[in-house]
Amino acid sequence: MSEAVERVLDVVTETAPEIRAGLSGRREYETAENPSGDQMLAADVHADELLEERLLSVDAVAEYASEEREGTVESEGGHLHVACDPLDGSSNLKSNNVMGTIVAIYDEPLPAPGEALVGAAYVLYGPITNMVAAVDGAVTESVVHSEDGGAERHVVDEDVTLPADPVVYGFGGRVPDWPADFEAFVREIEQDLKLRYGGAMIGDVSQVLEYGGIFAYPALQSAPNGKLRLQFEGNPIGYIVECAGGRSSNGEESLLAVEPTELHQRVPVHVGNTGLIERLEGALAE
Ligand code: AHM
Ligand code: MG
Repeated sequence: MSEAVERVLDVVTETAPEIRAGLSGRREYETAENPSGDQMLAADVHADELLEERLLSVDAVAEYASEEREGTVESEGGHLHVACDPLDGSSNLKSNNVMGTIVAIYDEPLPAPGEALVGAAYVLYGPITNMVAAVDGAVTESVVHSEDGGAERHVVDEDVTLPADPVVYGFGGRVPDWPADFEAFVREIEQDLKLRYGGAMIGDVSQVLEYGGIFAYPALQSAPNGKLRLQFEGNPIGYIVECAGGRSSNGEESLLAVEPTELHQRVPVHVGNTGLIERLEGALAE
């Protein structure tokens, strides 16, 4: 791994316990909406501000962008362009369910294609705080230990790989809003898989990496590009799942091949075992 990418992951590791510690007093909504029109919690804003400050202080980081702010923030020098979802699944904060932080590290200015990723990671604030990071084609899982005044990653799995036999599925959006071809696909795969959906992409993808299966936030009749955002969610999660031996798709092709047109563009997201994603693409093409 390049030293610069490692430094970015170290900074995210060091910031994660602070983000987590700041959650409990920040469950109320802000008056402003984020650029995608979502209501922001005080916790979203706090996580965004921490990551902006910490990441831009890394010499190699030239640009910071997040789901919670309209434009990008640049610093002098550096060659890495970092896009974050500071608190993915933050609507889970009120009900005290899992959330995460997602970081996408590109070597091209934003908005960048997934093919320009040089690393991607997520932190999951679950019963324990862990980080799953994809760099140089390999995925590692680490537990984040916070110590006095800092935090460290302890690797627990050096080669995260999707199990060959898929077990779980979880799909976002209201069922009556799913396109008919997507619903028909779901009716087929639910014969063999078990439904588990938690409402935070990071938690839902984490169980796919662990047990095998498929997660999607598909195109909806009311929202043909779905809900999730390419720069901050689709690309990094597609990269992680592909590096773990699975596939990602917008319904037609890999998320990493989708051409970026704007910073906050949305994209239908489907990730999981290769066989399931191929079946999905077949079902949507009929
Ligand atoms: P967020 O990044 O603003 O929290 O929104 C993204 C989240 C994803 O984590 C999750 O997959 C999806 O929204 C859940 O949406 P819904 O509440 O419609 O099921
Ligand atoms: Mg999100």
